[in-house]
Amino acid sequence: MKKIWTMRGCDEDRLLALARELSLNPLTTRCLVSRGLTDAGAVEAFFSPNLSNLPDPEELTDVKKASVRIAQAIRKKEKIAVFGDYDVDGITGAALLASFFREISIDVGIHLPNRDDGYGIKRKHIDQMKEEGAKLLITVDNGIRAVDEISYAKELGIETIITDHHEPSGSFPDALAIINPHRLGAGHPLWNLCGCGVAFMLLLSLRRHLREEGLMAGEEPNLKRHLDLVALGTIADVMNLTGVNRTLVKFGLAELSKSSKPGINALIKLSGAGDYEITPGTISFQIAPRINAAGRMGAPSEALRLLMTNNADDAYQFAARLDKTNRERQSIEEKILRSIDELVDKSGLEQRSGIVLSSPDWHLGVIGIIASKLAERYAKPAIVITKGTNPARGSARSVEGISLLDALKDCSSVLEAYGGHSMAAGVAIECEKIDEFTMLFDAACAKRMPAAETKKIFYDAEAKISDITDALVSEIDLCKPFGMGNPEPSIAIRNAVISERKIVGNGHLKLTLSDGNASLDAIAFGMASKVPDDAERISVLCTPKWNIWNGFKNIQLKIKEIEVCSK
Ligand SMILES: [Mn+2]
Repeated sequence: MKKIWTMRGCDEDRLLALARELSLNPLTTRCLVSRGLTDAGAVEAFFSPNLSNLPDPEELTDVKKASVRIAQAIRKKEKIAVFGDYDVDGITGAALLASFFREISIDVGIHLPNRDDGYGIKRKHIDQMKEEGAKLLITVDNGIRAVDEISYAKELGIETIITDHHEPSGSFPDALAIINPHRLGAGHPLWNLCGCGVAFMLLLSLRRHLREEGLMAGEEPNLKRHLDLVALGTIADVMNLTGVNRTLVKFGLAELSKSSKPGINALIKLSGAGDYEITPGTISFQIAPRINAAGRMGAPSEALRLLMTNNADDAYQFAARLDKTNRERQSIEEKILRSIDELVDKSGLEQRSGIVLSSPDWHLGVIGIIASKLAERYAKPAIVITKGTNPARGSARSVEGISLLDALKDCSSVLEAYGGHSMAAGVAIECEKIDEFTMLFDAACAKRMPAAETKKIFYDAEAKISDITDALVSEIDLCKPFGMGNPEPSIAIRNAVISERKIVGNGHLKLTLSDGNASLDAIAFGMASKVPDDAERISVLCTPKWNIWNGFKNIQLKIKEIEVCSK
């Protein structure tokens, strides 16, 4: 596929005015304007996110009602149950609620589903809560579609407060309060919260009510300390790091690096992330996979107790256990991927537009990861089905340009159930219908396969090496944290002379690039094969960063795309 480097459009007049008004580097300004930050106020707010600027939590529909009802439960000493999910967002959300209640000396029952149960609350969970004497149920990261189950809880005398961020479908459950940012219009500052973030907003409101009603026993919980959990949930759920989320994550990353939770400290240390700046990448690649491993391999409660423990020795043991579980998860995954490689070779699947694979042996907890690896490797939608459940269950991942939900709709006649969104979805299917489904899904994807063989790669600005100054890199730092919705600025540098070239580690390329006047260090991870030994000049898309090593600090270009220039 041919890549076409394309500069993001931007209002040139606005750009000049803004650069003058804020006396910013023109390159930084271009990056800001191209992502929609066009006036001085917006840029200043972007550069210094502030918790005191968060919207009032009670802008979320039903938050106030929920706070009043929880306060009532506390006054009447009614038992409260919390129900979360088996992924990072659902576990951190449950840990957040449970930590808050523990700090105000209220005993709550915490329940998490196992992956085998399927997503969301089931009657058996509600039966358990009833047995424990619960009168009030608070869901986190789930519940918006649990119409039957919430009615069942009501029959058993349990009132429900739903906190969720999944898109509602059809009618709402019969709950006392339904707190879901989707009830606000798209574009509302709170619209993009993750499940743990929604729970955080509820607690901000609840704390206020308990204070007003004189129900706060002892010291008030410091909710800022719990932003470590919100950062984990937000990044693990791949929410956009803009607006409110970026503020929560920025402060949450700071909390993570000095967490009040022994379990988080132990996990960071054990994953080898302790010596470095904690970034969204640290969460995505080191912390979240270990928390998720618990839910994938059986018991999400193991991750919950890690997040909840106050004991450093226990914390270390729990973290070590999760680390081991994560390694088991990786080895199962590798084994499946190897067996799939054989399958693909034998059956000519590469010719297909959409890949469907199934086996009785594949572990339910890893089929999602396998599907995303296949989708990436073959650049087409992939569905991995395990026949180990009844009906069989599959996890689907897509590529840009093909909506899974649309494609699955074409196949709905052979599916028991399906749901999700355009890039990720899940299916339930009777085993004997898998062959027919395979054909239908292939056709559905073929119909939607984008015709163009080119891919646009966007960048923000063009620069010479001598334009990349210390001041510029410091301004770029103010745009952190980077992630979904707030990508690292990408700068094109053309025709740079390679003055030094070295291969390091596992196929990484270390370069010194110069333009006659100035030179800079650069690193291109995994791109050693892209630059032949005799190449003299390259053009790159890169992000300039501080490289801090042994007390020294210099600018390093992190290269994302390379084109070798013809001689
Ligand atoms: Mn979630």
